[in-house]
Amino acid sequence: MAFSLPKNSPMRSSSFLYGVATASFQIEGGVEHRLPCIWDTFCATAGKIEDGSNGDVACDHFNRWQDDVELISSFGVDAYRLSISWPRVIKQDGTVNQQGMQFYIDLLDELNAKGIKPFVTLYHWDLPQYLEDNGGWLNRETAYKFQEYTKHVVKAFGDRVHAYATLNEPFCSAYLGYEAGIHAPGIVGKEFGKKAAHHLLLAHGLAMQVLNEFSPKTLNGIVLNFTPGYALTDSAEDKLATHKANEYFNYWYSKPIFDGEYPELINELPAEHRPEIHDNDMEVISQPMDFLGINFYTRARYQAHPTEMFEEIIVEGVERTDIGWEIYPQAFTDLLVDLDTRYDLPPVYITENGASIDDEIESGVVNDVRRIDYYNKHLNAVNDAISKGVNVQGYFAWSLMDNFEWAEGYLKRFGIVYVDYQTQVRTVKASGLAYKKLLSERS
Ligand code: IFM
Repeated sequence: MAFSLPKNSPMRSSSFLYGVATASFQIEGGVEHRLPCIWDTFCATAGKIEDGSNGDVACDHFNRWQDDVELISSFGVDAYRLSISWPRVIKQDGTVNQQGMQFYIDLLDELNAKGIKPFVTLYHWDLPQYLEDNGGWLNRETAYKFQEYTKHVVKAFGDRVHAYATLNEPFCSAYLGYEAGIHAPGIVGKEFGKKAAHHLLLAHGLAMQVLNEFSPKTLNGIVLNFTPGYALTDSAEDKLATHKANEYFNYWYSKPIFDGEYPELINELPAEHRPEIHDNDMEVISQPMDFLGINFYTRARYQAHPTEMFEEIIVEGVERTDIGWEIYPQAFTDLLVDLDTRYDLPPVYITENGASIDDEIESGVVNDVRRIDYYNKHLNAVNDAISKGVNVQGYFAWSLMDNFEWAEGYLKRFGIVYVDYQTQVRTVKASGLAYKKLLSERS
């Protein structure tokens, strides 16, 4: 099975960038060579991870990175999106852990030697535990610690990086980590989520200052995830509730960055749920960026609720991936067009898109036809957005290989490469072969 894009699609040109993506905690292991992070602590807390697992070994990428770079290269990708483990490169006293930094320098050198552009994410959720012990993202000081960390990384990496993203999916860090409590550090309460979000956004802005000063030649930006909300019915009540849900979950992160203000919904939040915004914070947050990374997987449905601002409804009878997320590619096109209409967007890269499928390996073959179908539909959804005028310049498949899927542990597989966690053998899935074919056939 192959992917099929229209003949004249710019996504069939070699100037459209393709890559694969991973994140430090999800693949590295090598836990003994770094400080603990909030996910180590969360994993060690009974009942938090579906299969009781942790990131101590994960895909053992820390030891197998050279083979993994070969694997990445075998797809013919233009770029590799990776994240840096903050607790691997910075010691508790704030100075650099040279050995940890060298791990990434060697990796970046190898990628560059193979002509693969490194897209580096500075924060993909693995906050050093000692910072969480001091309040984590609820403490404004953490944003300044992130700025210092960014400066160390940028100075150490020199000209090895093609693009820097400050944060990956601040919604997940803030809402899932400090409001719903289903991600590390597992804090629950509506009074916390938006405070954490503000400090994360501030951290983004402070890091952008550093990137623009010390790394002006790289593409510097952020990666945001969106799960667009659609009203369950056409009623005015459901539409209003959905608008509020979109402001709460999606635009909460994009509007401050592009418009320098929070969505209007902030005025409806009780005072104790609102963030503390200092003078000049919104200017720091809304600096110009070279690119916006967009992660998309699914949509959500909402209806009005008698006492809450909105209510999410899980609709029966729709097609879903193995993780339970509805497959609805039209939302991807709609989202890209919507963001392009709302904001003066810089070039867009799709920094994550992919599907969790219940893969089976038989005689060394993983015939993941459902994932191929998902990719095919979503690549075409991106193509539709491009034909509507959205400036999308690249696409990264999530993920290079199966890995630690956060609260789901190793039970959910998102890779285009299958990982046998007993042997660490990697097997390219049929979707990986289809991806490779698409890339090789570009003109
Ligand atoms: O695995 C995650 C990734 O770390 C962030 N974006 C969503 C993916 C799938 O849940």
